[in-house]
Amino acid sequence: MKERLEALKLEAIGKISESHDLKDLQAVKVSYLGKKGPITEVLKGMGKLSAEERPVIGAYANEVRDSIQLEIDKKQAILEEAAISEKLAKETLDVTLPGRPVKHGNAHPLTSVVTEIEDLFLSMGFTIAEGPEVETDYYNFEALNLPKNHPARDMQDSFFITEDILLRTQTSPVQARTMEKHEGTGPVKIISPGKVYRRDNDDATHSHQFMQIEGLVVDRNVRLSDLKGVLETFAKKMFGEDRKIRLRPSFFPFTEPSVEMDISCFKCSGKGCSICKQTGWIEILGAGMVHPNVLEMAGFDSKEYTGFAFGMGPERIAMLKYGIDDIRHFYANDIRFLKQFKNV
Ligand code: 2U9
Repeated sequence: MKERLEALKLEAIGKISESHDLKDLQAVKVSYLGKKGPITEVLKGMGKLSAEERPVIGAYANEVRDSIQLEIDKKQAILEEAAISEKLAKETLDVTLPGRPVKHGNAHPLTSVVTEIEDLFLSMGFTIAEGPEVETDYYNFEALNLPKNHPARDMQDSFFITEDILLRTQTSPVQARTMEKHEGTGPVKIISPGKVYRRDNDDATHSHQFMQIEGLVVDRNVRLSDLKGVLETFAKKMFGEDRKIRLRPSFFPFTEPSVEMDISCFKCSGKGCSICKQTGWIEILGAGMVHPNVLEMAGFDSKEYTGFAFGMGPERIAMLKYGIDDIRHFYANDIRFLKQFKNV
């Protein structure tokens, strides 16, 4: 029986040293030291031994069991350490590797152009005024010399919410409201950027929602030459210092006289090309001297005060500046279009 135990011990130690992972080792432990294992079997058969042999074999069996257990413990410590080392090796963190690049968005081209125009007028002493997009008929039309049934209202087909409330068709009501707040005392020097709405069928050059930037200056002794100076500065800063401007007579109900401003073509410098339709000039904005009726309605004495106003469409400015051929690109949110304006 002693030989049998000796053989089991050697066999077990061999299996232990062959174990490559904790699972193997556990299997060896169960097979040798478990309840159904050979050592238990040997101990069970001790009843058949003589009284002298029994304590000797019993002690030896325990010794064999303890030495197998000791070998298992040693091997377990080795395998556990190896598992930790393997895990650490696998999870090595190289802190010198460059970080993953964070994707940067960029401003919408329309936002860039509006900001550029705002900065330009801020540098000339204007402030920025804002107002509601849902307006009353009074501020959107009447205060701007467009009484009910005036034919010029037809130029601005509108989204009415009630008989008297509509989505503003221009940012001019902001100017009318601002003038009112000044209670007849100048100076007023503002620009009003914002969204406007007109009932229109969308195509490459029309949109039912678009942006406007209007400007208004009201003070004593404000003249058309002041308007010309401000607009020429704007044109040069926006489209190049060698731009020339020209003013053509026009009509707006809220200004008298009214003009439209062209700039000399920045592409062909006046020779004639597809951008300026062979004329050498590009229409940029409308403007004029504030109509006396508009000044009076907003509480200013038109004998004492005069003013000039202008209005432009940032979409048109951006389309010209960046060669964009369809106004709908601004609103489609196609990332392939928007990404092209990373550095503007
Ligand atoms: C007040 C008095 C006068 C604003 C003006 C224009 C001329 C003009 C359009 C050009 C293209 C806007 O983007 S567009 O559709 N605007 O031509 N706007 S004068 O005149 C005002 C505004 C407010 C109280």
